[in-house]
Amino acid sequence: MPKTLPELLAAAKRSVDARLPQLLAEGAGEADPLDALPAAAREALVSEGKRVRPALVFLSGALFSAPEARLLDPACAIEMVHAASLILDDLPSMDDATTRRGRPALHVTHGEAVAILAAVTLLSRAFGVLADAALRAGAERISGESALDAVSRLAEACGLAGLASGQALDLKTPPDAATFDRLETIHARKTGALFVASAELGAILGGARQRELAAVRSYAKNVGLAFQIVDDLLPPAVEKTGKQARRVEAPTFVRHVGEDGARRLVHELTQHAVEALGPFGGKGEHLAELALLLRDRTS
Ligand code: GRG
Repeated sequence: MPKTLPELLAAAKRSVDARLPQLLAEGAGEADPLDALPAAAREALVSEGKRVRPALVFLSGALFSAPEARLLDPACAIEMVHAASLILDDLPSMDDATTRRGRPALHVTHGEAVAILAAVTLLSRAFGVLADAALRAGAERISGESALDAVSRLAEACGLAGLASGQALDLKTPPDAATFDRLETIHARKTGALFVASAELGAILGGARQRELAAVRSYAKNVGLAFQIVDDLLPPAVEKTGKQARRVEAPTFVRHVGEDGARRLVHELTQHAVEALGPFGGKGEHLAELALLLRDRTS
């Protein structure tokens, strides 16, 4: 019997949760009792998260019948980048959060220096893992050029067109002066870029053609934007969301258009995401369902 979306999501999470610590350990040097870094990086990586982005890699790859074995390590690479971004996001110089995923933030347990180094560790390991996976995929049905393209997409998503730039703009934008376009840019880079890279990786490793890739990208961009707005709408209670209130002075759509306006925007973006899946017909059903699930989430 075909699996339901909740079953697929649970299976993806199980595989990723089991594989993440293995991949980190494989990249480790000889253990040193003075070195707190391996434990810190592991702590941030394996702490309880939803694993939404890895699921996107799997579901996007499934559109093109990519074997799950080819998608697992790329999905873990994406989660490593995500974990690195959460560590940095929580630093006192950024969102200044003391808890994450219901536990003390990494800089609280290990100090700022180790937290920054753990983020660098996870980010660099992500590229090692993805490059190895792309090399293996390049030896299969996927062209070497496509395999390299996958690595390049993730790199671009991290830098000046993605997470780093989005975060820098987020920190510098006066919340009350944020225009709609500015907010869209911030969210598309800070959050959307990793959703887009996740979907792109799955599609590329499934052998998608350019037109199919563009459709997948449009889906993920809309879902990513909606995801950030929902995140900003969620109640900040630590017990519920596992994180502290976001920096009070953050520029958000909720602040710009109010709660109802933000909810309407989430619905519109989700609708665009589902429409982008049109070319895939019934094969896009799980991704469409995921967009609705993320739209309606309460944590
Ligand atoms: C690591 C390349 C790199 C750059 C860092 C700090 C920074 C630049 C970017 C911050 C990006 C960021 C944290 C955006 C917020 C995205 C967001 C809504 C996070 C919460 O994601 P969930 O709900 O969390 O998927 P879990 O805990 O479930 O994984």
